[in-house]
Amino acid sequence: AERELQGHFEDKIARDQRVEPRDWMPSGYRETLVRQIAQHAHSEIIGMQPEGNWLTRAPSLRRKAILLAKVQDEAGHGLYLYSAAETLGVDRSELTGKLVSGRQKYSSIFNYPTLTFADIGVIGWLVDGAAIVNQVPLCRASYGPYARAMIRICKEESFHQRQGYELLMTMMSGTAKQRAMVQDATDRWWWPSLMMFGPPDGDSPNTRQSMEWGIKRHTNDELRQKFVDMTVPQAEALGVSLPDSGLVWNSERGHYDFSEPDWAEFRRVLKGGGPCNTQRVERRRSAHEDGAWVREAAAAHAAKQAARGEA
Ligand code: FAQ
Repeated sequence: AERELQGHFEDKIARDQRVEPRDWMPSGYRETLVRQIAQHAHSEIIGMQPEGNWLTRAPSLRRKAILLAKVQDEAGHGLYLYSAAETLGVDRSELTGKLVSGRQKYSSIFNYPTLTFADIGVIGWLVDGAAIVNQVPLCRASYGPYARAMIRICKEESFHQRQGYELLMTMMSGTAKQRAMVQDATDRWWWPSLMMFGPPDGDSPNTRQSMEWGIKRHTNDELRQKFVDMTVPQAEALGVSLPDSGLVWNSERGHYDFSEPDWAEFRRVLKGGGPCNTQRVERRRSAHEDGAWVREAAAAHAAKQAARGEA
């Protein structure tokens, strides 16, 4: 019977149909999805911190309202993604426990500090830009609940990206000091943004199997290249330079050549050694502990409602 189910699953993948929560799936497929979706959800939630850092210091009420809405959207993305993970038989409290104890990852990008308000614009432009390139193909992922969650998330991320670009355009038409802030933020976020796509294909243990399962649709290097090609003209329009002397158009390939990111730095950040890893996880842990009374109250309320329903 197991073999029959396996055949049915493989057939579904081959025909590019969606796998749904109640369908039989190989345990490796389930585990890969839980790993990737949880990491993605954690990234959205931890990703609120670097931007949250500027909420009280936004330069105008308009910028504050925009930033508040963006950070709130990220909370929403985290919640849909935890819900998608829950359809695979795990629960959010278990996943949060793994995040705060360092047993599950979140994106390396959120371990870098936001030093000036220009960082808010550059996060929208580069970090949301990279997130979109990575996530649009995930709207076609073979697992239904994940693919469907990605559709709305991608729409909101596009909005976030434009918000960042517009902010930077405004700063670039300001003073020399403002333009220098944008350049400095671009220099600091460029390489970490390239690292968001994951290790080079040769060092990516999960890509091949995830592509066979129709979870990933492109390799890490393919998406990184796509991001570079898309971003260079945007940098030109903005009037900033990208901090890579190896970045040149290759007419033979029809793509930009670019230098290797510092993969030793990437591995260090993944192991907890980035500039903000300790602070990010500590903050998440204390927020979770401070919220315990809310969860208890909600559970007590739900139990009371259920008891009333029975009576
Ligand atoms: N950071 O074999 P692969 C956002 C890990 S966007 C940390 O290539 P895979 C929006 C990887 O997990 C950011 N860890 O792995 C936002 C694996 O470790 P494991 C979130 C990384 O899964 C914007 C190991 O390295 N987006 O939040 C990273 O096939 C602005 C080997 O790598 C997603 O999560 C990294 N950069 O490919 C919010 C997208 N790269 O688990 C706020 C969904 C790799 O075996 C503000 N995820 N690792 O211990 C994916 O597409 C994939 O999981 C990849 C990695 C492409 C990230």
